[in-house]
Amino acid sequence: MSKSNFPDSFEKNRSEKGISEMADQNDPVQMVLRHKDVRRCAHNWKTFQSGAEPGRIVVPSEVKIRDIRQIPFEVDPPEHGEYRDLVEGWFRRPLKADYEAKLQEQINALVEKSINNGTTEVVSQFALILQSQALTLLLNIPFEESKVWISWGIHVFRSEENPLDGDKANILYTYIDEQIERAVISPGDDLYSTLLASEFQGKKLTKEEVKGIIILTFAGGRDTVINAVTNTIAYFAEHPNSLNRLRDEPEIIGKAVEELVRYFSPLTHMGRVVTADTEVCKHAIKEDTRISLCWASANRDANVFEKPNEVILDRKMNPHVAFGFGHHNCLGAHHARQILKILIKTLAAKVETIDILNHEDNIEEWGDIKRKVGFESINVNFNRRN
Ligand code: EMZ
Repeated sequence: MSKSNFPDSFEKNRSEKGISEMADQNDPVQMVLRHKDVRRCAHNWKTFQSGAEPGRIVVPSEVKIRDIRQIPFEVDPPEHGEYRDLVEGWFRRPLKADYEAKLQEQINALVEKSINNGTTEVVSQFALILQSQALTLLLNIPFEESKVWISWGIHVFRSEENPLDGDKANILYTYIDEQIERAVISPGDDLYSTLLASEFQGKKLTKEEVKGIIILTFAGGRDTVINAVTNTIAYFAEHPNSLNRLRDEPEIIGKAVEELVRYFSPLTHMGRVVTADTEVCKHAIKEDTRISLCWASANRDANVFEKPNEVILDRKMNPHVAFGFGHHNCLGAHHARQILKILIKTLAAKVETIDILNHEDNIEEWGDIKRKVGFESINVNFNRRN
């Protein structure tokens, strides 16, 4: 019973110092670890800015492989809010009944296929496929297109050989340029066309702006969703009673999703660039350096969460920050929550137990700190419920 255990790697630094420092391409990062500091810094967008040089708030920095600004992610208020208003409605579509029904259909088919296939490698044969197929709904384009994205693998900017792979990034950029041109020539009811027809401050969005929004849609929800899905399956493999409980008490599935997302925290942290000398948690922080808001650490802060290292499926108070906090909270959160909710319902309905055959952990390194964020691979058998 340890494969789905995700230890809290930040506990010592969080309680002793509240901050942890890491190197990154000559642009070090002070990771902010306590829940209250993370929320305070997230609020203070003037001092801790997102609208810096494109790629700089990501850790590891993507400055060397990207000069296009991701929108609204790398824009601060007030423009941030204006962009956000443009796209918010579109990203709330996952809450609609017809969207939910299509997602249910996709997940049903994938779970059925996995049960029938016997052994399934969850990362590449389940989670990546689910994420890519579901993305066709988010973009509102034909299902077949998911095959192209599946061929790109887990991360759009990272390959096995290179954590910042410019060639790989170029595949995505070229693809998006082509898709934008296609939508210019023959507009439809997909996200590209909708954005091309939208106005920002009285002017049509430029292709560059559209590209910035689409890159975010592809990159932001990829490895995060894949990890969340994979980890959820590993968790239920080791906690069959939890799956039984959710079958009997479907009304707590919403809470369970929040709790699993808190516990896994698929996005460890997100950076900000400091605009003036300041202090965080009594540490001096210099202008034009970087901090990161460590969601994963904040989500295990014992000052906020009782028994933070336990999964309590119906946890009552759960002010987790796994989807970020403040203005920049995750645009794709509705979509991600729907995926997990429907996945859990479907597993509960169709699967009795899940056996893990073997696995390899995905361990991130942030300076001295190592953190398990998911799996490189995990082979399972889904056993059908009769
Ligand atoms: C950026 C980021 C957004 C970044 C919410 O996170 O996700 C990362 O996976 C990407 O590499 O470019 O989109």
